[in-house]
Amino acid sequence: FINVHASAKAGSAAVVESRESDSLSRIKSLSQVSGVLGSQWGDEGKGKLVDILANNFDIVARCQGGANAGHMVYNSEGKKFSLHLVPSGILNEETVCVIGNGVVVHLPGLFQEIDGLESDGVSCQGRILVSDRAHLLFDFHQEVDGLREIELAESVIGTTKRGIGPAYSSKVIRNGIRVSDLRHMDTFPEKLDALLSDAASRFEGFKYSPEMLRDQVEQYKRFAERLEPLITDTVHFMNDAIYRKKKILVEGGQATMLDVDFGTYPYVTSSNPSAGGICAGLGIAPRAIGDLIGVVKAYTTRVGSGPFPTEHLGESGDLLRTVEHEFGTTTGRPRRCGWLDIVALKYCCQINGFSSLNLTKLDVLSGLPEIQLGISYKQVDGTPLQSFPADLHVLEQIKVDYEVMPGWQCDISSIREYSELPKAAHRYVESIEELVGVPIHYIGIGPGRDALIYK
Ligand code: 2SA
Ligand code: MG
Repeated sequence: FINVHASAKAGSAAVVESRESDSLSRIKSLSQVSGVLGSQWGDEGKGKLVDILANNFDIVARCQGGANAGHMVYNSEGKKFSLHLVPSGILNEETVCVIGNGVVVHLPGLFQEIDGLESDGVSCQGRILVSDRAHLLFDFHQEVDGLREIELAESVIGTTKRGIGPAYSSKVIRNGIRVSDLRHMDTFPEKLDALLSDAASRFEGFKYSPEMLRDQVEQYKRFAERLEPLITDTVHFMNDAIYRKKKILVEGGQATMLDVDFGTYPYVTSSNPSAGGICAGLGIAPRAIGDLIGVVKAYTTRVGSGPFPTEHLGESGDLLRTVEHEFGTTTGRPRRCGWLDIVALKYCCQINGFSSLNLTKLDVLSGLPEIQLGISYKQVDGTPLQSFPADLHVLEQIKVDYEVMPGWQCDISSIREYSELPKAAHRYVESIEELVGVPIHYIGIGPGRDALIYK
């Protein structure tokens, strides 16, 4: 009996070990420069994958967006961290985190986040680099974000009010202030005055006074000093790291369906969360980029307004929202819920050329009697659509054809082997792979770091 018991124990240890070596070899085989990008409307669970992969990368970099991102990650003790500007690699002590030129940086927020991490025992010293080319996002950008939303009334975009659109507007209209400008505090007041006066002349509700400018300048003098050791020519840093064979992981914020070019414009964010944003937002060449992993939730959620073809307002939508606490990490807003949209996912796979997918939150579907997959679109007159349409009028009226599949009634959150998932879950996962033509290499079945199946 003792022998049998011992060998069974040794056997299960061997299974765990082989599982670990399988997953490690999968992660190790990722290209020198890899990326994790959202392939729906955000909140797919990108932060968790980045955090898991970060162990095997020297550098984790953000290339776009700002504090509109809300990446929730858990450390090995299960403590929850909500990250907005700091890349999710920060929990891995060896990883250097880069905030690239394409990011819009709100310094009060960044310092607050760093202080929070430090007080929770995460050492950030020397591990966060901020691009000298990144644009600064000021408090007034946030205020303007709110004022614009009020103006839009019925057609409100539902932004995170983190100032993202206004900050990118300053950048593109060419009166923005960059991180490197903090090294020239003599001309800083003039530049900030131009921005604030502009906002005051545009928005009646925007109160601006000389005292306000003075306070802001004083504050930014202190910020400039504190930021100095973090300011880096990240274009040089990244390219040098590539030359020195360092492994780099790019962490996408938001997602392709919120991309200012490819998303459901104007209900989008103001950056390019798709693959192209990596080159523009970090200054690295397209041919340096290898594997891109698309993160896709087993169903769909969206915060903010705009078209959502597979939105499900009925009982299942409510169920997913309450069971899974589908509320925004940044703003706490309830997320709209619906079925997985294969047409949108295929479109994302085309734009980004994903080498593999991470299907997340599959466990959330457990217990549903049936699961639907949105597989094709047709117009009101019945004409099938070949691709994801640009025209909002078309999008708002399309009919989605669904494939209905049986659900599974058991809890799958403690399963770690793909083969042990119920048949219905296999069918669901494999249907997605077949329909989009990209393999699913990672399946999330819970929030923890270990709740991941390597397929
Ligand atoms: P913005 O603030 O200008 O970028 O908003 C424009 C649109 O982009 C959407 N957006 C997001 N959607 C999902 N998740 C995001 N991040 C936070 C999170 C959201 C939150 O991860 O939880 O906490 O509410 C994110 N950021 C921007 C936004 O809803 C608008 O539709
Ligand atoms: Mg999020």
